[in-house]
Amino acid sequence: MSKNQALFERAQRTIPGGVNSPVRAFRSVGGTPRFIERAQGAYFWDAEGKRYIDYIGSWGPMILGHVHPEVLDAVQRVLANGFSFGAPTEAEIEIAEEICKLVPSIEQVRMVSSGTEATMSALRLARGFTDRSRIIKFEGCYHGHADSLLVKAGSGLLTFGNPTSAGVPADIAKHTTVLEYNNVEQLNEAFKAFGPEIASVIVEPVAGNMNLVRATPEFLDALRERCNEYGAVLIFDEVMCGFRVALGGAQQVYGIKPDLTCLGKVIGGGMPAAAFGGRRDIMAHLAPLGGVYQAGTLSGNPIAVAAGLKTLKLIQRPGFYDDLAKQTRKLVDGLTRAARDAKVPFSADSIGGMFGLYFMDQVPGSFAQIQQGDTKRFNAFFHAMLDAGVYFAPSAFEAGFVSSAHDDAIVDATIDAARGAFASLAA
Ligand code: KE4
Repeated sequence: MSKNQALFERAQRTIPGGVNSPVRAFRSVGGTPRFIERAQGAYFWDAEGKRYIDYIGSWGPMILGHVHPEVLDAVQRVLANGFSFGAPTEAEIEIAEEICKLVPSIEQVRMVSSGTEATMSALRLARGFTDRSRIIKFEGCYHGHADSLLVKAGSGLLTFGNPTSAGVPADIAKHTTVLEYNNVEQLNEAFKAFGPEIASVIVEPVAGNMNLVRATPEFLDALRERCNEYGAVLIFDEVMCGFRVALGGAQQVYGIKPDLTCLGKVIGGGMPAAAFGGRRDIMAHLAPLGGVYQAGTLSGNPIAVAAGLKTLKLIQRPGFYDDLAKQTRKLVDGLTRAARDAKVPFSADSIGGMFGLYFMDQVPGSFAQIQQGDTKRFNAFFHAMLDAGVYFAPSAFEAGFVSSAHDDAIVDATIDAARGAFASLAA
């Protein structure tokens, strides 16, 4: 038995499924999860000492690569001053000012400890601000695991949403309407049917949780226009695409100003930190100013803020995103050429430092199209690459992430390994 297998068996005795987050269990790709012991730059090493090129980067946070020396130094500098105070600190003002500077639609921001907390709080704020209950989300988008967001489409447009998870009461799910991502006509129909009841629309402006799917500009424009027309709060969930697709996130790429934005991942630099923020008049409804309650023992934690703040400073290096986008595009173009040479149906897309790999001829533009992908082939490719020392997301329905530590040699090595993997698929 390998050390990873032994650790996985042992883990399952005290941790449900042996993991602290389901996707880590390799359930959709099969096989044994790799227990990671250390990481550096674009690499991490498992419990058996095997090195992998890491393309999940902790699902987005490690945009500078693992253990960036300046981020490490920033954390070490504050550690001896105290781990948590439960009282305000100057560093929290600094990171709030930095976020408001980098994301101009955010006039005020509140730090929390996870993306789930950010979206859950933003939705409660939108409901409190509008005094309405109904929310709209889109199939294929994931916003963390708050009850109102674990909902799938009901049978028809006007029916109530149905829970996607046990434990979510129907009374809560019924307030969530789930529509098709990028379907402008259906969105307009929904607003015509019950616009005055809608508190908020929440969307991943670049979707990364059904694999990478770009919103069409028309779709985001329609969201903005309908929300203006009916007084609903437009929430951009940029927990994943924020500071990932561009310095100003997807809202900078598309030129759309949401009312609230949720952030996470990169703003913690790998430590537990997330945030939600936006229009001052909406944020004024938050406790202690207003009637919408929200709180957190470790919100704005000094260690997490030190890692996040330094990360936010370093990604402002001139050319950082041009270089990151170029490197990511080099990866997806190289993989596409390798698949074509092996005559394997494959396509890929990238935006900024995130990418999608699809075992289908065309880049998908919707949740329904994503479902057409050859998952079996993805799983075989995933394991062939894992054996070759390249670690992609262990699911055909997740995006991948490149860091500034993924240099030409690392990307070229990945493409070389893929040539072998595609050849084994074509055989
Ligand atoms: P967390 O609660 O996991 O910090 O963030 C939830 C969340 C919210 N919004 C978006 C757009 C997200 O992508 C996420 C979390 N992303 C997943 C990746 N598919 C995290 C990985 C995991 O669940 O282990």
